[in-house]
Amino acid sequence: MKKALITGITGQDGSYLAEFLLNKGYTVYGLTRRTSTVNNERIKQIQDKITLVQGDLLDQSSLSSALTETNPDEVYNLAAQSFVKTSWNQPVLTGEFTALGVTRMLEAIRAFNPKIRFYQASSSEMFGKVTESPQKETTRFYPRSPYGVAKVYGHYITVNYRESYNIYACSGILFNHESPRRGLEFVTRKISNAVARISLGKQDKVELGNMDAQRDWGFAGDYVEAMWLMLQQDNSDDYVVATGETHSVKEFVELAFKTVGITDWEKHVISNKEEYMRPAEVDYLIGDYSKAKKILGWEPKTSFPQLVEMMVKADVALEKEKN
Ligand code: NAP
Ligand code: G4F
Repeated sequence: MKKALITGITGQDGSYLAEFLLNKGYTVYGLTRRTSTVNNERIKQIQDKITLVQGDLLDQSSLSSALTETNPDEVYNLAAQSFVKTSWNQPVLTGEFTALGVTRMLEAIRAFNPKIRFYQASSSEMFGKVTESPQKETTRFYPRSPYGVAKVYGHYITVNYRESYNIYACSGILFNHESPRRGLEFVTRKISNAVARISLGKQDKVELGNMDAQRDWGFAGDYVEAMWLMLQQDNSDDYVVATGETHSVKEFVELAFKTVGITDWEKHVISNKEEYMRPAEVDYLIGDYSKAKKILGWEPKTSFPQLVEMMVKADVALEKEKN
């Protein structure tokens, strides 16, 4: 039975990955940082099947202790300050978590057991102001946010530890992936939540920023399988994980309102709100996942309309429960 340690287990991807690995028969450990109130909402359904260990990507010795305590075969480094907009308010902290945190974990692995297989959560945000479309593993990085810059560091330090120390280290360059467990500050969940509330008469309008931005949106539940597959190969490598389709924020909004039967959606939406605009925007992302398909045999299963419908329906159910 294999053992896996997941950093960021309380986040969207961590919760789906933990479920996926439990189904594969893994013993699952999750690294969680100390919080004043318990923050295990996304993993409450599996809490008796996993073991949580305390640690923080800012604290080297806590990472070493987590490895000693759990002795994992695989480490999935999903923890990060993951909200792009916040990275302009907290650029240094974002660099500490999202960039240097990767080196801290790799150093802990190198010292404890360099045979541990390592997955790094890299991001399509690294392509930023894209230099070619669709974006693939060889596309030049041009990050547009402190978060994107930090992820480029995390990506290259992963490649470097593979090349320097022969550690089996993979970087998954994942395009945006969403789910009903997505944080409320990200645009998809903000929309699905607002649409649900508007349909139930609890809210009248939603304020958004740039509705022309285009993203390659997939379902998080599909993407965690690709993470696992990367660690099951003969050789470690880097892979783009995407759907190969791109859609605008506006399209997401239209489809979300359509799900609840609202066609005159414009009267419920205020766009270009200054507080949701970014100092530098990523206008267009679309991924080419042909390498993952060829080598890992991975393909996305959930379509864009299915994703939007899943998120809106989950939020309608959640909002009804609150009544
Ligand atoms: P998320 O929901 O924001 O989860 C982030 C996780 O990191 C949370 O569990 C958080 O813990 C933890 N964390 C943050 N700082 C930490 C620290 N200093 N020490 C220990 N844990 C810390 O993010 P996600 O959407 O699941 O994304 C997972 C990873 O994939 C992230 O690295 C993200 O940057 C990357 N990524 C995401 C996407 C996407 O579209 N979702 C695309 C590409 C890459 P708390 O619960 O305590 O806050
Ligand atoms: O949902 P978002 O905040 O996601 P973003 O910036 O693409 O980042 C996500 O995907 C990355 C992968 O490329 C991850 F690495 C990262 O961790 C995160 O998961 O914004 C998407 C787009 C942006 O162009 C933003 O300007 O939506 C636009 N947008 C328009 N109105 C808005 C809003 N974004 C947010 N969060 N809130 C709005 O009101």
